[in-house]
Amino acid sequence: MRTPLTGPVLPSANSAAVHRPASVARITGGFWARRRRTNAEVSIREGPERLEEAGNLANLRAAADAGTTRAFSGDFQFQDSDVYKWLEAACWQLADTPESGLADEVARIVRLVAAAQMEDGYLQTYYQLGDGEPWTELGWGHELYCAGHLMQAAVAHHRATGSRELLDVAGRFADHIETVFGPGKQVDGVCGHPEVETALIELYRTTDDKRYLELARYFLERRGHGVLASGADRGHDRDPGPEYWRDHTPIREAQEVTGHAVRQLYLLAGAADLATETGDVRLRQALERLWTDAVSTKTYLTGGMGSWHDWESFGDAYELPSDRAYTETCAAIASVHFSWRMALLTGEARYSDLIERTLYNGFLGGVGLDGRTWLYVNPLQRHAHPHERPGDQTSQRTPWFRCACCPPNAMRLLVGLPHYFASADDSGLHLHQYATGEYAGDGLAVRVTTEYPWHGTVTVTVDDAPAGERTLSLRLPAWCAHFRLAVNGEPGQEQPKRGWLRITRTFQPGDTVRLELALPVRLTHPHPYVDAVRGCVAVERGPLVYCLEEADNAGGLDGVVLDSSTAPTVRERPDLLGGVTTIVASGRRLAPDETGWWPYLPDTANARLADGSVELTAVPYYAWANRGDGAMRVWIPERR
Ligand code: FUB
Ligand code: ZN
Repeated sequence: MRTPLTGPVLPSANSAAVHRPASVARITGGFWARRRRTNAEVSIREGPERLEEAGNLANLRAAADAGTTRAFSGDFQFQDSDVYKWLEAACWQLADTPESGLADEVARIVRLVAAAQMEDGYLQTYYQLGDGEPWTELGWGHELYCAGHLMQAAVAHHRATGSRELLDVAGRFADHIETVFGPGKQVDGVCGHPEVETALIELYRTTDDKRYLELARYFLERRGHGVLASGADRGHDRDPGPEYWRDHTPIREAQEVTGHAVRQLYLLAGAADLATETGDVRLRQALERLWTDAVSTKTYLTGGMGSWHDWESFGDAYELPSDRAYTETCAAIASVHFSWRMALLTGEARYSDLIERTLYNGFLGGVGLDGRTWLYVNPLQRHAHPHERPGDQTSQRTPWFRCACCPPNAMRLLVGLPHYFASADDSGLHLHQYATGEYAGDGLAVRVTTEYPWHGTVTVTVDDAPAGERTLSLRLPAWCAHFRLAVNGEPGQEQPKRGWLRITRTFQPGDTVRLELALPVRLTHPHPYVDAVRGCVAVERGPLVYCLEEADNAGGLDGVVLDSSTAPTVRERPDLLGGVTTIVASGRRLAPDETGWWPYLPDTANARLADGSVELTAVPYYAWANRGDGAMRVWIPERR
């Protein structure tokens, strides 16, 4: 087996994973290459300035200085994790483009982190500089959460550069944690925010030290027994209850996703890693059940998860309001983490269907086209004059946040993206997502060229193939109703099986496989239980969800209805929003002839409505909010 050079999730050789990551996965052109270039040249490059301004680096410098009198900067216990997420992103960037000029900056910040570590391995500047006691505020303290992000950065640093410098720091911290946590030890409990579980398992995969796998198992098994039930740490007088922490039922018994969305999804990702390494079938079945619960009843059309601003939580089944959608960018990222681990574990295409939807919509909407502005919450509707409640996260693009978890998280996902695009098994290579680039696995090396998502043609050219039969598996997206396949110009007869088109033959260099996915405009209706958008339609094309923005629809979005009896048309607009395909639909704008005494109308209301036709222009949702503030909506009231 060829082992991949880099990537955040590398199951052990003897794990239960049906798939392993591809040995080569590089995006070299097209849609994602452009976004990843901005990520490299703007977001990651400017990251250290943001971390300096926000005080994160100052915290590490102060912790490294034995004589410091400096107080902790920032409002949150987990400020260090922003640095670690940036470091992870920068390390993957170094692996991708060693000439990116980031090496010195990475080396400087790695030294800073190492210098801030205490003798015994502990490292969290909030407690080192403040007056709190380590390991006494498990609910909100985020010490293991930060440790987890440190471990992931260290794994990235090691895989990208071969250096052990940060890996040793992370290992010392993990060893310290192992002395503190466990039955009969100083602390028998878990962190309020899962994260350390995936990280410890990746540390195990990198170092081969089984203690880290066992520690992850302990945290996953210990959770769900109400150990965090009180939740009343310093500064938090409201108790979110055990569901918030995902601490009310052991994971194998859980029937539904609940609580804080990022916490829930990171936990599931960690459990998927554990099931992968241990082959625990009951755990895998629980994960499949919880994934299905999340996707079938608690996921927005954009792939976003988490309906409540209150406690940043999942809502009830089908409770998916557009304007109050929380759908934190980090939750979209966490969903990709979870689904990818399930894709590797089971080999099933449905996980990559969700990843595609989430990447192109719920996730990418969080990243400004300029690489400098971000969304924390990603609603599916913004009113012309939104009233944001005190304490609400705004849905306007912002350069950085007081709680800046999302931007560096988005940076690390974007740079690591090729990792999620291909995998291998003993039959051959699987392409999960379509982007121009190079991919290899199980001896089969291919080049992909495509203008996806704007055009549906994907051409795969074989560069190298071993002797004997191999299978090239192409995911047929769940949204795709019509496709054509050709192998070396001859029509292929293969039909999809559980989402995979499998082409088996003795491949020769130069062979081509051409997949044409039909990309008609689709009008999508909500399940009737999704009360908030009943009677509405959404416009989709390929993997993209579209939205109306005030900027393209003079007169605003009030009273607008979409006429679904007329087929929408597609317009290429290279001049707009970095180059997009827009969708133009017929619609009408309804407005009362006269202002009534209250905002309700009798049955005959339509007779009293001025009803003018309008042309509605929809743009990809991912590009919204890049032209100043204004109204936006994904779901549009329908007139048939
Ligand atoms: O608690 C750390 C991060 O801050 C969470 O993942 C986000 O939801 C935000 O609350
Ligand atoms: Zn976030």
